Amino acid sequence: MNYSYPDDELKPLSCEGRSRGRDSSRGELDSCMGNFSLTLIDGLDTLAVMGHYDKFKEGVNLVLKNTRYDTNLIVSVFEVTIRVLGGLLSSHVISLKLKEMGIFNDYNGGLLAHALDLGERLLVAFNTPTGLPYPKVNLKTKTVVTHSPVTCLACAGSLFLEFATLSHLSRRSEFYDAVSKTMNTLFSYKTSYSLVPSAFHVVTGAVVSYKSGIGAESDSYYETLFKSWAVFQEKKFYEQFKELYAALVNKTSMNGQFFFVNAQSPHPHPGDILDHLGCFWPGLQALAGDLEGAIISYQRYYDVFLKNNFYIPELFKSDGTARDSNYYLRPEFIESTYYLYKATKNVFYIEVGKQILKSIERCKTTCGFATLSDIESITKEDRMDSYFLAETLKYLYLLFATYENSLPYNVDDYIFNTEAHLFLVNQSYFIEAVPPSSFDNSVSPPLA
Ligand code: DMJ
Repeated sequence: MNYSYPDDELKPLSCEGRSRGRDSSRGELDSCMGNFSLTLIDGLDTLAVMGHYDKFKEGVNLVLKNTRYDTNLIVSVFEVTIRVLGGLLSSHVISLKLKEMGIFNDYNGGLLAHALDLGERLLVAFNTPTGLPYPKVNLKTKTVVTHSPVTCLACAGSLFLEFATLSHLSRRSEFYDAVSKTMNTLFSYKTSYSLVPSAFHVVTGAVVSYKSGIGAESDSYYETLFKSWAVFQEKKFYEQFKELYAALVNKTSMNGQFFFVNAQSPHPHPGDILDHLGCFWPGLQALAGDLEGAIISYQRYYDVFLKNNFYIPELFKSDGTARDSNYYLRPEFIESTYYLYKATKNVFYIEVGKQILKSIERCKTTCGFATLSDIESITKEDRMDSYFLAETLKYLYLLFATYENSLPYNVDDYIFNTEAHLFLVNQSYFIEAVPPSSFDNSVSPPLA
């Protein structure tokens, strides 16, 4: 807030903000940024989880006062949904809860109006013959980028919690209808091995990649299936998850490691490259009840962590040798550590948490935390993704808070989306939600 607000990200070496249009383009990496104070919105509910209610309220009020979603920028539907829409909805529900507790009395439901405004801008992406959303939209013109018609499994399959919740809260069915169709289409792609390919043409429906596995491009689809069942109790999601989970275990894993295979002829190749993103998997295994499998696969990631100076590299071989030595301050290994501790209460995971904490402290700068371009030499880069506050620090905090039983907030009533935003398990709470206040787009932006 001191160095970068209202920009989307903090540059932790320069100690200034990063914003699209002003900073030089980093290509795809910038597609989560829409000049909507991304890091503030993504990090807001972390403040509430940690019990910093005054800071949380201050942040909510700043968003309500200053943030707009109609900038003339092309953004990623996936990134903006999980980070911004998810962040707004989560903070809205938390604000209602705090209002109920007499802590946030003047909250009038404004974040839901923001979520609706953003949701309407993203909704245009789903207008395809397949129901699979275009990966990119222009927020101002509400148009899709037609020359980018290929989406990935995670990109299309991780939007359900946010859009379905938006429908529940606003009592407008179009958001739910759109994501529901998307989920049906995606599941229909499963091959005779019950494996789902990872890239599709949103107009023709053609499969663009048969690569299948738990890592990049696919990861959060499986997470969303399970969590959508947990939040909305739609039994079909649980059945689908069970079937796909069994296939992933049987067809893509060897000795506790999960590989990428061809969905039409699956043979795991231990020589293949694995990714940091896949580290979320043991946590999901534990959450879904396969504790034995979770402990084994966690151990394999822990071996990689030990071999690489107490970091999980961005890419690595199955023997743990780094193939891409960046550490982008990602949360996945910590997320799994949290779930494994919660499920086992084994202090081993707390000890790992302490090692992770030390590694993260090595990324510290005078105004933030920096990604590493090399985990051996600890070479810092001027980059701090918004998920560092939304996820990495939240899971790290929760790990130790759960251990000490000192949580100010009952997180067990919630399921975390893939960006660690909170979604209430019992959706009946939403029926009584405050209706959205009006959101006037004709007013010029206060920060313009
Ligand atoms: C986050 O934005 C989410 O966890 C997403 O599902 C994957 N990538 C980043 C963190 O690594």
